[in-house]
Amino acid sequence: MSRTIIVSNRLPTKVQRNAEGLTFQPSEGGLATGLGSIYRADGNVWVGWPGLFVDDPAEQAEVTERLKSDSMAPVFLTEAEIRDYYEGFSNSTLWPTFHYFSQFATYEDAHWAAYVAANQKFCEAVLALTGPEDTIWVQDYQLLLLPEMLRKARPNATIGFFLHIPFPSFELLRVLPWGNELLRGMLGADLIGFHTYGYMRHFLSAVTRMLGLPTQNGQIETPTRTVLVDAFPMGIDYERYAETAASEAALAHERTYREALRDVRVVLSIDRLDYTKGIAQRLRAFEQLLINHDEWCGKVSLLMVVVPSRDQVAQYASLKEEIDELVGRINARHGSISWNPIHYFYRSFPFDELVSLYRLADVALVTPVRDGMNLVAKEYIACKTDQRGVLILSERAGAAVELTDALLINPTNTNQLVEALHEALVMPEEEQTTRMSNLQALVQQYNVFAWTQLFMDRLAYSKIKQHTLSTD
Ligand code: GDG
Repeated sequence: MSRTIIVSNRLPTKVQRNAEGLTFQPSEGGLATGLGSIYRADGNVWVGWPGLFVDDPAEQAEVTERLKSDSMAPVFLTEAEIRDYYEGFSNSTLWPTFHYFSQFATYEDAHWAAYVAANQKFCEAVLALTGPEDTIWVQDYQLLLLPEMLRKARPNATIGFFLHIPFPSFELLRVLPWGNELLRGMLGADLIGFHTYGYMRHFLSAVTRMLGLPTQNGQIETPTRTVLVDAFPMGIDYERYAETAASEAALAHERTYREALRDVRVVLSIDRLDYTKGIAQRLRAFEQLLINHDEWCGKVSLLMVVVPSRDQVAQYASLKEEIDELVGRINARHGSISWNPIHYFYRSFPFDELVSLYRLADVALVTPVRDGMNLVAKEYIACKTDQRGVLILSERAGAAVELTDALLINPTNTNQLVEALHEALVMPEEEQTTRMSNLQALVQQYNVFAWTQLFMDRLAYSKIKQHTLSTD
């Protein structure tokens, strides 16, 4: 029987250690939801790091056993591997480079060596679980070398790869000392997926210019195989957001927030702490709104949630300081006894409270300077059950390609952002409803289940095509 194996850096379950022993908490992330029906199906499995260090063999056996009962298999990474492969090469070399922040990228041979070794470790874990004809779907930038490693060991396997972050112009890629190796690693797949056609074009051009391989109509001819490349914009579990937003619990939370924020319009901002998300630019634009359109003073507040992330990496710690400083300065300068311009939370909210924040917000301000897709924009849309509310979205988020009924802005153009904020705050209800219903129809149809299905169908097709070509 042919099986499907999903591979990602992290498993869709968080394993933690407390005084009583180990706890296993399923992740509610979009990918886990979208792929749930696949990896839980008979004989299939999801391979990845369980999120904690387990050195003791007896404990490793316990984790393996527990995960097995939910169709998962762990790859145990050591502290040194996480430091050099994950925080090092993945998050300090690839992440900044692929998001056009080359100035933040480090080029450490030791990190590269750890990245190669960790990809090899994932490869061995996958090989131990697969047969020659299985389907393997590799996820994201931490595992760019894995498709080629798997291909060498399993020439006939069906291998898919999906990149969740942008694929940059080849000008960025060739700054990396290991650009060619990374491209070759990806080309071990039969199908390579990106969120947008723009990322796909960048990849094809990098392959032609850096590896000298011919490409045509989303196909790459390697000396031995044909690789298909396509765009698959990822969606969300729309009904889960819409249903939670309509629930009594969400309404109750919203009433509580509304009570505290009486008489002010709410602009919402939600991100993981990251320099790609444009958080500081957003704060400056909000301050500029209060200066250029001072009629909004006392009448609008920015509710800003920043979820702690990667605080071991230097740029993240200094970004956190910059945000703290900006919020403090803006509140001190513009606030009054009865009005706080910015309500700032440096933590994450439980799911139903997050949904209530989406419900509450008159405007969602999603202004990353680079973002593979951005699911927050889609979640906001799904939660506006009364079809009121305006999405302001950066044209540099992958989501902007689909969400053309949002107010699209260039996140570094402060004046444009200020005017978009003003326009959103005065937008007539009828226009809000028209835009929101168009956005909802789109996000509802192209949900995460459709995304999974499209990718898997195309992957199966790529294999048939490969077979036809090799027997021609
Ligand atoms: C990568 C790419 C691409 C946020 N705050 C809270 C919370 N969240 C959840 C949101 C959303 C998720 O985190 C963030 O997803 P994004 O898509 O915005 O960004 P990344 O995490 O950077 O993800 C990105 C994505 O992969 C998928 O391919 O879109 O471009 O960078 O789901 O809801 N969740 C809860 N409380 C919070 O306070 N519960």
